[in-house]
Amino acid sequence: DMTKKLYPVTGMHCAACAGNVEKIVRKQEGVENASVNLAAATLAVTYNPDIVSPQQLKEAVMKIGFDLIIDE
Ligand code: 9UX
Repeated sequence: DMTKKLYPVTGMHCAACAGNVEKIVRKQEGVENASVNLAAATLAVTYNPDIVSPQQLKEAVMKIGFDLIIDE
């Protein structure tokens, strides 16, 4: 089953940053959708937890210079 989570994102300064975070998260296997709210500095992500973990999403986001604050 898909799960939907909301995570804080740090390091974003403009709309292009937000677009880049969305793009990298959407590229991960097991992610159905990803939507960044720049003003709120959050990522809403719908994914299959049997395929991808929050830690893997965090690592993908860190690779492009931002961070995802996960609590697990
Ligand atoms: Mo915007 Mo983000 O000009 O790394 S793309 S600041």
